[in-house]
Amino acid sequence: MRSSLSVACGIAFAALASAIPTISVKGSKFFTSDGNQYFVRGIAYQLVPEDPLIDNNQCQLDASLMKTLGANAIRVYHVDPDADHQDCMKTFADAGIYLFVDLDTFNTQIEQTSPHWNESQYDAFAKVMDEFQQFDNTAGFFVGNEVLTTGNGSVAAPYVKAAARDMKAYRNSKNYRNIPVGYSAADISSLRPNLQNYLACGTNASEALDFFSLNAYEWCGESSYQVSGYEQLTQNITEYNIPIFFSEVGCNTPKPRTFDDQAAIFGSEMSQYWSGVMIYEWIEESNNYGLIQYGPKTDPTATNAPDGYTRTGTPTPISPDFQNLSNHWKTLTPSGVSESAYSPSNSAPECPAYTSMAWEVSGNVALPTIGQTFDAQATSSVPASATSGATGTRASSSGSRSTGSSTGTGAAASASQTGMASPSRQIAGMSVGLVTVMLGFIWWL
Ligand SMILES: *[C@@H]1O[C@H](CO)[C@@H](O)[C@H](O)[C@H]1NC(C)=O
Ligand SMILES: *[C@@H]1O[C@H](CO)[C@@H](O)[C@H](O)[C@H]1NC(C)=O
Ligand SMILES: *[C@@H]1O[C@H](CO)[C@@H](O)[C@H](O)[C@H]1NC(C)=O
Ligand SMILES: *[C@@H]1O[C@H](CO)[C@@H](O)[C@H](O)[C@H]1NC(C)=O
Ligand SMILES: CC(=O)N[C@H]1CO[C@H](CO)[C@@H](O)[C@@H]1O
Repeated sequence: MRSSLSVACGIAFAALASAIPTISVKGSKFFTSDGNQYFVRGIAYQLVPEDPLIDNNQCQLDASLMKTLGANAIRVYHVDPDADHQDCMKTFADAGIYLFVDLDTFNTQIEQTSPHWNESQYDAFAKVMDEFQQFDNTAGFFVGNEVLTTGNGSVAAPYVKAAARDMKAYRNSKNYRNIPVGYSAADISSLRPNLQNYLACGTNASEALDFFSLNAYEWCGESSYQVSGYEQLTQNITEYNIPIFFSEVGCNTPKPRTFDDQAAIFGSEMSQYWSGVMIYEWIEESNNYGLIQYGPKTDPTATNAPDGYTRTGTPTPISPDFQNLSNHWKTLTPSGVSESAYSPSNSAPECPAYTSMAWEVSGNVALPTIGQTFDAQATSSVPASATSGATGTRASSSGSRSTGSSTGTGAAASASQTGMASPSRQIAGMSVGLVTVMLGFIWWL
């Protein structure tokens, strides 16, 4: 009896020791379930387009090196909810690594062109949530990545917010853990302050994002907090009421990458407001952002090496970039505040007012219901003096798709046809100009 009890205790202790604390949001910060503030030190990780979290041998090889690097999170843009993720998720948990995963994929993402949010998208998002909510190291869900890129494209913002509203309600209705639901934005200086305020604004927290994040490519080579633009980014969020972090950085010219921006992000000026950073990206591809490679560049016709970049095997650090990042992360460990000592004081920002071609959503307009498609005709017939409720985001309530919707489908198809190495587009601030990186996955066309 005694021995079986101690065996049972031993097993219980082992389970406790290996359990990773869960992540939740309080005010503008993330906390672990043991009460410490959580700062993201993450890596964009998408070795293969459909799902990099299936091959556990590969997950083990990568998780082990990420641990050496000092990473505590990955971001995965596309997953297959029908696949088995038990082993990979455990591998990453054992390495102390959390997952932020995008709920959308190539044919379900919310589009800026003819924006809509419908049942098929809802069901597909819910399926990804169903699969990943079971893992303690799932830290967050994105409802979209860089959906909006232009001022008049802001009409898509209510659809992003509606998706967040519905996914949060779905999460709660299923009694899932309060896994944070957020959005990953392109860094467009003319759009960003309005967008981030809009997605957090309003008096009803059930309709706002749990966190906001930004893909920023502003800090290039030798720079500083003031020169890079990070100071401006920070000035716009000092009163922000939900967590914000960088869901992608950073600039890769000039080479090598020094990652000196990490010192700013985790330094005193930013870490009181920001919750960390994800580095774009793990694997070296022709866009030259990689921290590691799986072998020398090879014949593009070789198996598993589309574009000449091998996508499996033992990761080898790219020098000196990998070491540079590692050196920074080793020394940058802000302690933040403990959950018990923190009382949030910021309230939700004002919903931005309608401004033609800059922010074409009227304040805290009612969000679209599921099945709505944005009706550009209805909106363009409304003068820009739209200050009253429904105008800026007028959407047809018919489930039928308006004329623009074939464009939306076309855009999604062409993104995969031209092949984007990163599902993400990188767009620096307007002052820096537009940079679109499109490469890659030729082999699955
Ligand atoms: C939802 O929109 C997608 C395109 O994004 C389309 O393929 C699908 O048929 C639509 N589903 C419904 C139920 O209308
Ligand atoms: C925004 O304006 C451009 C140029 O006028 C146009 O091509 C595009 O379709 C508009 N986008 C939306 C979402 O209305
Ligand atoms: C808040 O939003 C949710 C989701 O849209 C809705 O169900 C709820 O009734 C709203 N609460 C209030 C007080 O308006
Ligand atoms: C954002 O910050 C800049 C200063 O960096 C300021 O000029 C601008 O008004 C701010 N916008 C908002 C919406 O807070
Ligand atoms: C922070 C850091 O490690 N910086 C190094 C990045 O790599 C260059 C080239 O090897 C070094 O000169 C830096 O010291």
